Amino acid sequence: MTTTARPAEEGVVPYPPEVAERYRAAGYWTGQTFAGLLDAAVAAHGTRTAVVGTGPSGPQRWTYDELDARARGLAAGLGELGVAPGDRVVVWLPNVPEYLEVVFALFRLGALPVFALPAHRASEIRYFAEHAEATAIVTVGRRDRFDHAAAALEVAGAVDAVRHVVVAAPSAGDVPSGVVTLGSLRRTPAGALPGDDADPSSIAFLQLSGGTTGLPKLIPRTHDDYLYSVRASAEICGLGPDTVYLAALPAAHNFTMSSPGLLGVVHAGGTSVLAPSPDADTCFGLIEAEGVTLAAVVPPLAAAWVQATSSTSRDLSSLQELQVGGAKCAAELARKIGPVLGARLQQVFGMAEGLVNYTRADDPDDIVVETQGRPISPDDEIRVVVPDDPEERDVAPGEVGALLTRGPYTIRGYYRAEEHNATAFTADGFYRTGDLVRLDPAGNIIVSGRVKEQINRGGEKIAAEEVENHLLAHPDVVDAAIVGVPDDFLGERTHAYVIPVPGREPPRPAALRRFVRDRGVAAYKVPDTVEVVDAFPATGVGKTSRRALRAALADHARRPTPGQH
Ligand code: OOB
Repeated sequence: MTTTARPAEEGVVPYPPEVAERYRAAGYWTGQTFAGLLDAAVAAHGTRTAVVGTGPSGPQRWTYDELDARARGLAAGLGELGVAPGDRVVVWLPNVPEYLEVVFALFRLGALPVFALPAHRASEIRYFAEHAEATAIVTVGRRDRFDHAAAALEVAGAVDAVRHVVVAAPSAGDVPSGVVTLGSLRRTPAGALPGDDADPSSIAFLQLSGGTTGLPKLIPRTHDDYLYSVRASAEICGLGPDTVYLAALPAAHNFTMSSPGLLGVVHAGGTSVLAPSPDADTCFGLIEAEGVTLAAVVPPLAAAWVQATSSTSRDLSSLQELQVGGAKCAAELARKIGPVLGARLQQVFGMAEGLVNYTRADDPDDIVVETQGRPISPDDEIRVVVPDDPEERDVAPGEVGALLTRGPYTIRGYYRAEEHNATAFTADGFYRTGDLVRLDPAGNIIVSGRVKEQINRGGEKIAAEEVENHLLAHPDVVDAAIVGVPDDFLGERTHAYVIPVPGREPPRPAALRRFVRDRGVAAYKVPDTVEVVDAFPATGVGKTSRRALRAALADHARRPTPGQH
């Protein structure tokens, strides 16, 4: 039985009214909505190219007028299908032009995208759909040897709220029965749409968090707060109508979406080029063909691109700036980027929960190479506190501590997560980022580690507990702990310690990795190495604290010859 879904705002921690008033008075929150963002781009830059890429139906190149007509037409079709204002819709799309069409259609309709990554699989999609009570899933058909449409149908079968699976596919013949093709929903755009007068202080979409617990968290972002970060990012990064931005990382990630990303480009009236794959071959080809001026990558990708320049025949001279973020960029790599790629480096330290820091174009080289930049807003409040101090006292200036933040585009709570919010946020509304940082005298942030139970695998975030839970579902496993170990290419990778059920044939590492993968989780979460042990190696800590155990095991794993398979 389908029960009536709760409204979108239920489970959202609002900004305190006096704080909201302050952000409005300061001019950060302007009352702009996502529909209004596209309206402004259409009015100022209608005939300029908005988006270039290759979708399921082949190469596409749309102006702002065309993107808007598509979004309006699709909004009408989705509305006819039964997607209503306030509905949550899981957007599970790779880097195809249709991504922007779908997202703006949902905004025009007043429905809320729930952003999933292309790497996600049925278990994650199901959780997002359940948690957000999504009424629809929008995805592609078969891609990268995986049938997204079939997986989405499986989720729809399991989650009451989900009534529609919409698939971007060339024709109905290419998709399983039971799904609706995007093409069949395109109408001739006519008249006003509900999203055109959305409340700017309402939630516009749900973004995905890297996660530190067994279940990922959803991040509710308002039109007001998010669009402030988009406009301010576009300004800091000097975007204009001549910007050609290459989306190499997944479009739905916060970095690609808004730092300044695809939305910053819409604000500036520039062009977004969606790369079907982040590899150097593909991206260098697009940089040359489209005259890309700006691209955003994670450190391992920056390293791969740096390496690939020596053998490429592509002309990369249009590339003015390369943004690197999502994980710490080693100074040695940072130093190579300018000279080798002929583009200026910008470090970006951000989080889907809000706060984003940039090095600035006029910063001296050592700041750009050695720091992760400083916040977008003069009203981003930064506190660096003594780790594990129950009173969270500030460290002495320049010392390393845990980063807390509050500001005009940082959330006050995760979506429908009251219990978790009680620890993830301070009583006065600071978000506990879980990052260890120090500040230089000018306020630039240097990330030096973390206190959170998360592994940053080349920018892809993995919650230790989530993967442990998958391993614990194996009938022959009694306990498991996931730790991060240093990796030359990724920065860190995952190592699993697994204790088998005594007296039974211990499962083999390869079988355990397959087991996790077959549970339908993103491939990047499958442990890189698995070590089956009788007991957790002696670490001097009891099992009372998972955090202490993981920290001690991480130390153990970092020692030479940890017996990997
Ligand atoms: C970005 O967002 P998320 O939500 O995937 O991950 C946030 C976390 C941060 O708390 C930090 O632990 C890590 O990723 N991180 C960095 C970093 N950028 C992110 N750690 C060290 N150096 C950096 N430059 O990753 C994200 C969101 C918007 C823009 C850029 C990245």
